[in-house]
Amino acid sequence: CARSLVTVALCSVPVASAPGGDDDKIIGGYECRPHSQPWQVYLTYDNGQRWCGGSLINEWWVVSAAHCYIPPPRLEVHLGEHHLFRDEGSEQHIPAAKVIRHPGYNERTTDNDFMLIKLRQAARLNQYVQPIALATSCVTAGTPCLVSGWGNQLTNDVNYASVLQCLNLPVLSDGQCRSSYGSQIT
Ligand SMILES: [Ca+2]
Repeated sequence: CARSLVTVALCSVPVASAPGGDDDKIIGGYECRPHSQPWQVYLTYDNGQRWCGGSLINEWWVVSAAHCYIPPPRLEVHLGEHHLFRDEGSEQHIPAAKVIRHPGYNERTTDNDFMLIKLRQAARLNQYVQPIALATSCVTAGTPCLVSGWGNQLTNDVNYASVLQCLNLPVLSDGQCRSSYGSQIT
């Protein structure tokens, strides 16, 4: 019975689901050097339920995905995290004051899947918590990127990361994306 409860708990980990429910993965990554991504945000709702990621863009604002919408104050922003289940002394937990989805967000197609979160109080910037530099131009195919997150590490099963995962990936061309995702791209 205890075992089945654990199974239920693991299987009901909320997944921020885009159509297809396949947006929560980080496969083949490695443990990031702790606090090497000090803009990485972890989002929870309703007293610590695992939810989405995001990026701190200044001391008041986080950018995330519109499909991660939860109205304030249920949404909480965790800064300075590395190991989600250990107190590392670097964490700041700040409830959301405002959550604003892109006005052109389309739930069906996930077009314009962007969202801004305003913090109830300003983040304290330090070695563990820093904003990410915003891009000044669009990237081109082949540009190397580093992605990070605490998502599912398995393709066909469930094993959410406890420590922040990093992964180096190239930006793909539209053609490469279309050949893999076809009409899912709108
Ligand atoms: Ca921690």
